[in-house]
Amino acid sequence: MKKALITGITGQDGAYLAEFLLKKGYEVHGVKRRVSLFNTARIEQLYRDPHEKAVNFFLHYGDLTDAANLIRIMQEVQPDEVYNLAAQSHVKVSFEMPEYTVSSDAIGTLRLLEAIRILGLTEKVRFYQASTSELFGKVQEVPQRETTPFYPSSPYAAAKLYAYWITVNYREAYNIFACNGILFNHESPLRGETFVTRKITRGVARIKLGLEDTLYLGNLNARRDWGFAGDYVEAMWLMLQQDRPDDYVIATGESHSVREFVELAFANVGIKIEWRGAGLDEIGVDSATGQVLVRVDPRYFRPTEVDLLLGDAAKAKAKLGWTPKVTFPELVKMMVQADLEQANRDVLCRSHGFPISSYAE
Ligand code: NDP
Ligand code: GDR
Repeated sequence: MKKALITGITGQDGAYLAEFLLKKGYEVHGVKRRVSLFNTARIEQLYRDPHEKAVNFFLHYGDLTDAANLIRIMQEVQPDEVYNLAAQSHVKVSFEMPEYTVSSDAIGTLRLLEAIRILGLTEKVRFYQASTSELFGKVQEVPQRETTPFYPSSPYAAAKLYAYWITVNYREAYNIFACNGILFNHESPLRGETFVTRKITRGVARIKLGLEDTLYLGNLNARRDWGFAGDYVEAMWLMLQQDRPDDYVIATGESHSVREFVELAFANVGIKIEWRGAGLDEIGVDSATGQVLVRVDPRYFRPTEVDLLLGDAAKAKAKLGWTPKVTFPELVKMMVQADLEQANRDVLCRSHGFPISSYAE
């Protein structure tokens, strides 16, 4: 039985990847952070009571900012494959916490690679690094592919740039089977609530069910290549099953604006959005009732923005046989439906006098 170690297992991708690997028969180990509330909601269904026999899913307390801890976990688990998904992954937050972002996203990757080297596991372990389309940043070429020059435009992207190159360097210097997956945005019902897609689908569901009135957003014109996270974790695994390590762009090859995402999400609940005004005064209005449903709030603007991401995953298709399965309209529909279910539960709770969270960020 192969053993996989996943950092960031409690995140969106960690949850999909853990499920995928368990189905493939792997023994899966995950690194979770100590926090004051449970942070395992996304992997609840995978959890087995550790007192049961034949458990193949294990969680270890750890943090990418703690080298000794990573070495101990790596020594205990002796994994065949390591998937480094842990990161302070929010681009806007990275402007507020640049040093922490570097410590976890850049130096954290180095700490893991060093753990592999120190423990003499360079020949045994295959290493996946969660690289990102944010590396392309300020537009140099469209579509973006493996050979497109990088121009990171946030502390997050600059930290991930270091992680990208240290992964390449350890592959070349120590012969580690190490790969960078340069993944474009991928979303799902498990997406964190503060990323724009989930913020929109959650807002749309809550507005539809009367829990909220208005959705406040930043730059409506940014364009992203949005795919489905479930499809993308398969590409991570495929990279580590090849004869030779390499770096791959994973994308759908379609780009849509935040504005289009908003329109489609509202269309899924039967609301047609009409845009009025411009700039900071632009509003999205329910064309049937005239009610203002979307407003622009500059606090969601970034000091430097990435305007356009559109990926070319031709190499992944040719070498890994990977193509995305879920289309953009299917993705939006899937996310809106999941958030409608959640909002319905909130409506039910509220009608029985239980408090519900109204936090929106
Ligand atoms: P999430 O933000 O959903 O998950 C991040 C995970 O990392 C969580 O499990 C989080 O723990 C954990 N984490 C954060 N900081 C640390 C730390 N210092 N030590 C240990 N664990 C930590 O991200 P995604 O699942 O969306 O993304 C996975 C990876 O892929 C990230 O590295 C991200 O930067 C990268 N990426 C994501 C893309 C996307 O579109 N989703 C595209 C390209 C790259 P906790 O649950 O406790 O917060
Ligand atoms: P991104 O994702 O920065 O691409 O990083 P996010 O969903 O945060 O932003 C996408 C675009 O939407 C614009 N936007 C808003 N974004 C947020 N979060 N909130 C808003 O209210 C809002 N309004 C408009 C943003 O300005 C941006 O242009 C994600 C993360 O998962 C990274 O970890 C990953 O590396 C990249 O995708 C690929």
